[in-house]
Order: sequence, then C-alpha cells, then structure tokens
Amino acid sequence: MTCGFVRDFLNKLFTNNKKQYIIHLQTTRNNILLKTNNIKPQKAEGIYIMKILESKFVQGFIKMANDGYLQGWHERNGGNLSYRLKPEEVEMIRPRLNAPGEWIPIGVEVPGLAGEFFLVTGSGKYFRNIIVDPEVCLAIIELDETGMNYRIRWGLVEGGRPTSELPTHLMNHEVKKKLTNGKHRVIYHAHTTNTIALTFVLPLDDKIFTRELWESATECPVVFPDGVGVVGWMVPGGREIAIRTAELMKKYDVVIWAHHGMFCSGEDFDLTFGLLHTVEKSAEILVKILSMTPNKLQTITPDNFRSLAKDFKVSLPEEFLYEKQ
Ligand code: 2HA
Ligand code: ZN
Repeated sequence: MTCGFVRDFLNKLFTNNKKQYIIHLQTTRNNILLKTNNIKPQKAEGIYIMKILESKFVQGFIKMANDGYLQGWHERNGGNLSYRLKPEEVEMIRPRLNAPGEWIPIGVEVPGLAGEFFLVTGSGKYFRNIIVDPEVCLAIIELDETGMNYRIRWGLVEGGRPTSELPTHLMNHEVKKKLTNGKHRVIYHAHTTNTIALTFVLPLDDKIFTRELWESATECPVVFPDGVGVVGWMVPGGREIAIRTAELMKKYDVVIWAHHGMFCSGEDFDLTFGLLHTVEKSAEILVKILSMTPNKLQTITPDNFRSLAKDFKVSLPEEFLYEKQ
C-alpha cells in the first residue's frame, strides 16, 4: 500500500515536465531502493521493448536468488535457479537479445521445451553476486527445435556456461510444463542445511520423509499435499541424476537429493521460494526435535491429518498416513 502511494506520488512528480519516467521500487529487508530513469519502453509494431534488466521477471528472479542467499542456502556457487519465459516476455526483450551464437548440446533431450527461452544462473557463479552483477551471473538461453541444444542469447558477459544442473532443470521443466498445462515456470535448487542434515539420519524413503516433514509443522500438508520425493546419493550435474529427479517430479513438486540439497518446482517465484522455504523450516524443527530427544511426547496423528485435509480441502494420500509402530 505504501509502495503504491509512493509510486503514484513520484509518478505525478516526474511526469510534470513531460518526461516519462519508469519508477522501480525495490524493497529489501532494511531499506527501500528507489531507481528512476527517463527511458520509456519503446513501442515497435505494438510491442513494448523493455531493457532486459528492468523487466519484471528478471527483477523477480534476482530478488528470489538474493532471498535464498540471505537464508544461507547458497554457500560459494551452491544452488541454481531457472525460469521459463512467457511468450510475451520473449517478444518484449527480443530486440535486445544478442545475435544467436552456436548451438551447444544440453546432454539430455527435452523435445517438450523446443523453442523455449529460459533465464538461468551461470555455472560457478555465486548467488551472493547476482544482485550486484546480474549480467555476469545469469544467462538467457534459447532451445532449438529438437530440444537437444541450447544457445546463449543474453548475459554471462564475462563468459561461462549455464548452471551445471541444466539437464535436471530442463528435464524437470519438461515434466512440469506438461503436467500443469504450462503453469509451472520455476525450478529452484538450494543447499538447504536442515533438509540435508535429515538425509543422514532418516531412511531415504519418500513416505518417511513426507510424513516426518508433515508432522513437524501443521501448514506442511497444505503447502505440499503430494509429499516429497527422495533421491539417494548420486553424482550431481549429469544425465543420470536428471532422469531420476524428473521421474520423481511426475509425482511431487519437491525432490530431496541426499547429502546435497533440494529441488522445487512451482508456478512463480513466490510460490516456488515459499515451497522450498516451508520444507526447510519444517526440517529445521525436526532437527531441533531430534537434537532434544529421539521420542516425541505428542505429535500430529493420521486422524489429525485427515481432519486437516477436510477443512483445508486438500487430498492427502493415505500412503503417508500409516500407523507407526
Ligand atoms: O554448484 O549446486 O548441484 C551448483 C550446485 C550443483
Ligand atoms: Zn547443488
């Protein structure tokens, strides 16, 4: 509300001398950043051309990456993020894309994503630097008509490649695009401390992880009613782990990589960040419980979950509501 008021006020102020200004209000934890410029999006053949860095999806991407860094999930170059652009976003920035370079093999085939554009983090780039120098740390890539190759169309201005987990990101995108009729656009991988810790003490089983995470915070079954999948330790960055993860993404929006981290899929930046945040928060509670005692004195029971499902109108698969010995 305050932001809207400030924006209106500034808009009046800056349009007084007939110059058009675009005003961006970026709120961070401690301050409000005010950025103005006097460049109106150019209109060519009915399409607005935006500066790539000023477009809403790039701003949302950068904010999400920085939020993840501030949570402590992205030590060094840990983690990666990708976003599948909407057709209108591609058209809005197309005149500002680089001339097409060479096609590079992805390493997996994703024909369901032929011709799509993605904003992705760069391999070896640090999340903490994204907000400072997005054009160095990020890339927009385009996929070819076979879904076997990509080329870089923007970013990585000091060189480099897209994330080492590009095969997993793209295979997950392909699965989710199909299953959600194109709704899911964001895939996020983070090195979530507490979830990783749990993979050393809980059996690496979807049913056990889902049930233990659901039990640790009441909101969990409402936020991820389908549960979570778990992949045992595998070499990251390749085709095998991509295939295994994408298989689990057919059933879940959350996949945990043992001793490594988590992958989440969602419609937009808020929902995807919120999903990963909720899983990790629940894992933190469980780590605290297990640090105090191996035995809970009381917990949320299978019947409690059934009541919750009814009131919150979610369906919770019975496979996760087993009686414990
Ligand atoms: O370094 O997180 O899984 C990026 C990664 C690899
Ligand atoms: Zn990782």
